[in-house]
Amino acid sequence: MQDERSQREDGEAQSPSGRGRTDRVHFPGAVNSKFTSDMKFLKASDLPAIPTYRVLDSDGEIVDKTRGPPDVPDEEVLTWYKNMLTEGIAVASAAALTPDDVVFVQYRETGVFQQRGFTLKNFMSQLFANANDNGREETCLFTTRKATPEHTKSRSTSSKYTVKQHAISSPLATQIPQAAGAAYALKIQDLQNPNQSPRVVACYFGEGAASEGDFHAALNIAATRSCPVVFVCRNNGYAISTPTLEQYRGDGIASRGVGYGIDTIRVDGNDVFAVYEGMKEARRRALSDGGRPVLVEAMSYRVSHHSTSDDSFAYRARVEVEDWKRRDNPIIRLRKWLENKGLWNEDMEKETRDQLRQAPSGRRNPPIREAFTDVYEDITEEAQEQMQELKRILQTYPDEYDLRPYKDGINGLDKQ
Ligand SMILES: Cc1ncc(C[n+]2csc(CCOP(=O)(O)OP(=O)(O)O)c2C)c(N)n1
Ligand SMILES: [Mg+2]
Repeated sequence: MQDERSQREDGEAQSPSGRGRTDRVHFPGAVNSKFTSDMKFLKASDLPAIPTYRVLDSDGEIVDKTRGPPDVPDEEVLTWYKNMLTEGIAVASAAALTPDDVVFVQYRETGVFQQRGFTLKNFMSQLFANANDNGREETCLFTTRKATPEHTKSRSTSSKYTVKQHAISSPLATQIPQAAGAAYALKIQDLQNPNQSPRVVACYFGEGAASEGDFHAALNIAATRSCPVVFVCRNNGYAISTPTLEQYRGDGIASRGVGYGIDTIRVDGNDVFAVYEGMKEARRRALSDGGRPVLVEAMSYRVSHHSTSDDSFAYRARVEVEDWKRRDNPIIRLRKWLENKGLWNEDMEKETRDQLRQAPSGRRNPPIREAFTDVYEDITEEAQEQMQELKRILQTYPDEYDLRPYKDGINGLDKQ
């Protein structure tokens, strides 16, 4: 293999050690390195930074006037716009996947769920753990544990697609090696079943998660086992209060992909068309030559606080945030593009916002029994005793507990 490569590139057979009439060395660990008598250390800051691919400028105009328009029907772009609750990376990258592709996410990817058919009602039902909570109700192939708030999971068949998404990972980066392993499994399954159209795994994580060892292990195993996985790193400049400068000194996360021998692109995460096109090509590459990993680094400054419990002005200047807010925003940029094309206006904006704000219709709480199920495969003896005790208390003090919101009231504790 190595010799084949050196023959291809040099046009003549070489000895692996590089002895004889050759200008390069063929160490097993560096297969095509040229000899040099110029002693030069590589300095990251001397190398040009990896460029950032963009299609639209901040006025929503196509930058390269010689290229054609984005290859996406207008109606689909309108759907993206409506799904863009927070950022463009999630929606536009998910739009480049097929329903059969399998997805692993961190926690900032509600747009991926939405784009793949998970509705606001599904989210609210899961957050309130009501009787309509798909994450709990369905026998989830991937996990049977209850979903904690914000840890959405779904294989729902009630929505447009079977949403093939694993539960959100709370311990940072654990999903990345899992995704590499799943991609390897998919590759083998697809080889064994010629009727199955080839699938990829898409794996999302933040640049902070990429500081974990799991990231490195995953990229390397995916590269060496040629796994069809697209790693999508959202680089938003912060891991809670830790700025990127304290996380790494290299050229972002993209440079690491190149280091692992993985095809890599950096895209403007505030430009939905750049994300979509980059992701579409990444998916194509991931399925070529029998499968291989690809890394997409999408850049988008985090203008919000890390979470609702965070006050980011404790660790960054307000002016920095205001500056970014003024400079760019994926939602406004796409809106400008839509308005330029006559596809959107203020009335449509208002109508859509009003529709989205309507609270999902109320649903009953699930049977009380479900406080005990789905933790272990079978309810443990101890939990069964607790259920009996709970029943006794509820029957003894009926005026203290209003069971009307719960499906089947007190009987909801019995086995169905
Ligand atoms: C292993 C581990 N360490 C620490 C945390 C706490 N934690 C939660 S989110 C977060 C920041 C992650 O930053 P990044 O991956 O860049 O994602 P972002 O929130 O910026 O989208 C940290 C440190 C965790 N969940 N898991
Ligand atoms: Mg981050």
